[in-house]
Amino acid sequence: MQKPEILALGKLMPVVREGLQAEFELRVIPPDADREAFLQSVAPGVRGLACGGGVVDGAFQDRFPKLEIISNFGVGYDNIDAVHAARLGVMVTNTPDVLTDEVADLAIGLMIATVREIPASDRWVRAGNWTQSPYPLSKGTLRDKKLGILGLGRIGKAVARRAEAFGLDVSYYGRTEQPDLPYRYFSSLKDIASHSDILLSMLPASSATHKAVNADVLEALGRDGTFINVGRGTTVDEAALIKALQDGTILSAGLDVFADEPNVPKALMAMDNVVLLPHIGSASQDTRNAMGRLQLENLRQWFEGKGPVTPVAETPWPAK
Ligand code: 8YV
Repeated sequence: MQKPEILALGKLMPVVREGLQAEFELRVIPPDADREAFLQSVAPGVRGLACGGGVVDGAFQDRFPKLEIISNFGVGYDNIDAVHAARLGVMVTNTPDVLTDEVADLAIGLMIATVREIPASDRWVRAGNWTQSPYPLSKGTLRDKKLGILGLGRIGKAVARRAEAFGLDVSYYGRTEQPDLPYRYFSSLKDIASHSDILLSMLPASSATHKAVNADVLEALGRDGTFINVGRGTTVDEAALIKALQDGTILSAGLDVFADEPNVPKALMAMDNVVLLPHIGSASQDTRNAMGRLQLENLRQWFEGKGPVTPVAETPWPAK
């Protein structure tokens, strides 16, 4: 029997590529080939997409008449039009859970690094300044502070549990209140910003969250406030954030995600009160391998007729 044809998009983890090569007909866009001509030649037979990046919008999906499943690497799937896929009857899967703790660890690490100025202190030592004078006392602290988490999904909850252990007073903002949780709920971004000393965003990218953290929200956070982002860069008005950091509207920021990755605005690079990371929330070898295994398993189980392991909300399984 002919093995199902899978098209690789973007860079796949070795564990995924090797698994797909062994069990499927894997189509990989040759780097020096005419991409369009290649896609046209494989489109009629492709039944699955394995995404390691790239945009899979409706028009792209429409090119594959036999498409059954799009398996994404990553819990966020804003790169895929899942509503369109649902309309086509195409399954979309992502890689939740296996990265939750890794991203939550990074979020807490970035928060502490920003508030206690760890990277700036490191630069101070390396520049030989310590022999002249001690590093200035940090303006921020976690002691007796309030943390507002934007987006209390799986990762947000893991961040909240850790933050509680650090003695932070946790509240959250989200689309809906989760009354079983012991944290205070805010339905307005401005209100949670006014209430919080540190605002930590886990918001996914969507039309509803686009530039949601804007000048008004930052002003509400206030001049002693810190903003941390480990969700998606497009959920922040980056120009407003830069201005707020420059003119002292807020104190500091720790950013793992940006609006136009991997391009980071030069203005942010020039600031000492900002900690910049290259989108490494889930980026340990162990966790990325676990994500890869789950991406592969979704394709494997789908084509064995067992259904997907981790379907996204737009394409529930069993289908409704
Ligand atoms: C990855 C992520 O960086 O899972 C996500 O949504 O943002 C990260 O874990 C990305 O998906 C793959 O590069």
